[in-house]
Amino acid sequence: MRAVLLAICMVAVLTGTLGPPLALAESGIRVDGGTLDVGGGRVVAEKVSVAASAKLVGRGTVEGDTTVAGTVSPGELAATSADTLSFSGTLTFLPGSVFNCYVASHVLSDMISGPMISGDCEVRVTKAAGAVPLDKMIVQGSAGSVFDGFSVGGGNPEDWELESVLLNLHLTDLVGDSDGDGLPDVFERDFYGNRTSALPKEDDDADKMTNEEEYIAGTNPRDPESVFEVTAIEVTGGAKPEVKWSSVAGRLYKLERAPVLAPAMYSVVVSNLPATPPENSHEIEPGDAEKYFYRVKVRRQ
Ligand SMILES: [Ca+2]
Ligand SMILES: [Ca+2]
Ligand SMILES: [Ca+2]
Repeated sequence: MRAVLLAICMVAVLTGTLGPPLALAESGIRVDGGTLDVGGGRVVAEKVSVAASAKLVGRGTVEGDTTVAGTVSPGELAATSADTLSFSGTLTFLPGSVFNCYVASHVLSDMISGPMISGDCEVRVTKAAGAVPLDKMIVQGSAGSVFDGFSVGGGNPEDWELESVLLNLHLTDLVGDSDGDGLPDVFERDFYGNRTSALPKEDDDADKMTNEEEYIAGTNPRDPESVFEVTAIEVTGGAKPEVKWSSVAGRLYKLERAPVLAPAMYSVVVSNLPATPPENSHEIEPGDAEKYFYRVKVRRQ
């Protein structure tokens, strides 16, 4: 058969609603713009390419090696807004490409599956109110799949974690809070075994930090040895005093001091210090007072 390069510049819709699933059988399909809706059917070609300004949407299967410079958005046209798009050949995301991943519930989200998925891809996550995915598989790969070039983009990327688990890519909501108690589902799940059982004002390990304070500091609410504390104040060789404290990734610290032990007397020495786990240290310019009391505050980054 003569090789045919089909350029789809507008909307091409394949749906299963008017009969059996349709199939485009060509040696090459190039989506130059607009939206190609797989629509529950199959797209069959030796090679499929989706240009930077084009979208590939819908549930179904793309049979052929696929290259995406644009956007893959499985559930964009679905009533539930979450669907799975499968690829039977290689799927390569080029720099600038996007996977729109809508999370409809704790367990339902847009998904991509295929045997060899790789490249550079920005995963743009949106979700329904109340949906809190924890370790939700959003890309199902297999041998040959590599997700090093996948990262969360869009609004608030710091709220999400992408993790390559075996040959799949998992998504976790780091801030979603089903019971609205200030402790994210992932924190309660990790330390208490389910999404909602931790009580923020309790101090379950009796280390003088409430469970909520342990969440903010990044310490373990079930381990009394895991606490946020100043570990040392040192003056070595007549040099500047050095304050040290325990630190956890993803936190920012503020160091304050006061000449007398009174809350109103503290002033800021330095703020927005990034964490250098497991310990931070900071040298301080000597002041005029005879002595100083030091304290450190922490917040999530
Ligand atoms: Ca909670
Ligand atoms: Ca505690
Ligand atoms: Ca603790």
